[in-house]
Amino acid sequence: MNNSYKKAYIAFGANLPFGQMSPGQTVTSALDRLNGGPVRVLRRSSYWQSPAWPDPTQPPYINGCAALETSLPPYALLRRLMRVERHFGRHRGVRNAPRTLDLDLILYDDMCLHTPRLTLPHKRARDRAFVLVPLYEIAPNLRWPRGHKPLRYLVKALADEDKAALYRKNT
Ligand code: PH2
Ligand code: MG
Ligand code: MG
Repeated sequence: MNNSYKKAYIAFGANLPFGQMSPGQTVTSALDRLNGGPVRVLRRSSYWQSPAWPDPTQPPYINGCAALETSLPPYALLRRLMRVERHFGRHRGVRNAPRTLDLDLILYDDMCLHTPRLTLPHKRARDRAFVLVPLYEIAPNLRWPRGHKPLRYLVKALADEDKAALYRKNT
């Protein structure tokens, strides 16, 4: 790894089948597709099932996180994530609508950024059990860029019922 490579963390989610593929199969294929060239997928969390937020009558999500190393700057990485989403049938429409694939950039190195296209760290990640629990699984010593709070404190601060609603899938 040379110095132009940065560490990044993404969260993935899916709650609709894509053709014949289950959400879990879509996520696996998407991470395989993302891996290559300027992006290396270093670690993948387990797949966690979680109730759809904010509308639990939607199909449950398969959620998780992956650690990447990349030579792409953040906007180029974001474009690549969106390209993979589109490949797996993702259409942008209503906010929080069910989706075949969602790839969110959660952390990029220690970067803090607030623009219309990209906010780092991801705006809502630190309140979401379905992001922080899988992230903690693959990066237990991580600290949040702003304030450098240990990730384990953020996990502890999550509502117990949100953590209890997560099920680790055997895939
Ligand atoms: N993503 C959303 C909206 N709601 N709920 C769960 N459980 N998991 C998600 O990944 C998720 C969600 C929008 O990105
Ligand atoms: Mg997204
Ligand atoms: Mg999302």
